[in-house]
Amino acid sequence: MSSYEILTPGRVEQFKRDGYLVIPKFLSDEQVNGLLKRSKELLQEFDLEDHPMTRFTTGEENDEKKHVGDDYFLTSGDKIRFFFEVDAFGPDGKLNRPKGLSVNKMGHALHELDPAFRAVTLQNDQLKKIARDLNFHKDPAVLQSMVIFKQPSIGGEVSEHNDSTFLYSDPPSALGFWFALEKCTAENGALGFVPGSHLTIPITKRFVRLPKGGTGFEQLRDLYQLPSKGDYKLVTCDAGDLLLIHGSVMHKSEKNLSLKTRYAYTFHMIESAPHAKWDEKNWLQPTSSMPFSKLFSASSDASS
Ligand SMILES: O=C(O)CCC(=O)C(=O)O
Repeated sequence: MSSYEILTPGRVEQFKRDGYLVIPKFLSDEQVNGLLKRSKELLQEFDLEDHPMTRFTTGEENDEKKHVGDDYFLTSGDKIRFFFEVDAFGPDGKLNRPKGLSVNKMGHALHELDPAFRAVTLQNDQLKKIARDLNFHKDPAVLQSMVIFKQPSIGGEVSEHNDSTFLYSDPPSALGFWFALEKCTAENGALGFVPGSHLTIPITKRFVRLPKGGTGFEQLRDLYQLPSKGDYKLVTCDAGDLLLIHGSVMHKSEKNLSLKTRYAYTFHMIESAPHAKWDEKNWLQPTSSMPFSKLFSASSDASS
């Protein structure tokens, strides 16, 4: 399939209207299987010995279950690190299942550090063509990537949010690329979206590093009327499908109570300076050894 056929003008209009777009079968079976294989290998290879057992939590600052914000998380931008499901621990504080079934997500530099993920992200002509045709950014930079595992029975809910809250630039410019590596259904935690909410609901807060350490939220403007449950539209999809996610669209996924995993690979882009400003309050910071990856200058192909 040529990418011209992938992102027709009609699909671009649909994305602008809804704030998300499904592109069926964007990845080939071979690419999907390659990413699944690498994900499983990385899960097997990581060492529990010196792991701080960081759990991935997404609560607010004053919740009992605050958002993850320890050093292991805050310095993961240029590494591949592993964050556990809250329910993977027994009362004794030890894992209650094999580690490969205990990890919520791994991230955040798969796109730079792992050849299989790099090939799909930074060295992918079709993806570059989509970014050009969508014309969302003048100079897109990939800044984070992860595999979300949604483990059987315990795969955590991702509560309603928009991505520019967590990847805040001025002006907001986040764009998510989310690839289903397995079938996503109502049972195993498919994503739900509020169509058009990117046009009506502003970014009201941003996720920041707190001066006293850890992470929290900075309020940017008054709270806004949040959508009701019935406003969400479930988007089921097949392995290989790509979902484009506008940084302002409200979305979520439910807990995976089924016996099946729901592996997904996702990465995000933002607009580069001087078109948008990324500041030091953000949890994710580029490092001298790994600045954010410019999509169009990534060494990959002659056509970019
Ligand atoms: O994969 C999921 O369940 C949630 C993903 C998500 O919300 C995101 O990538 O912004």
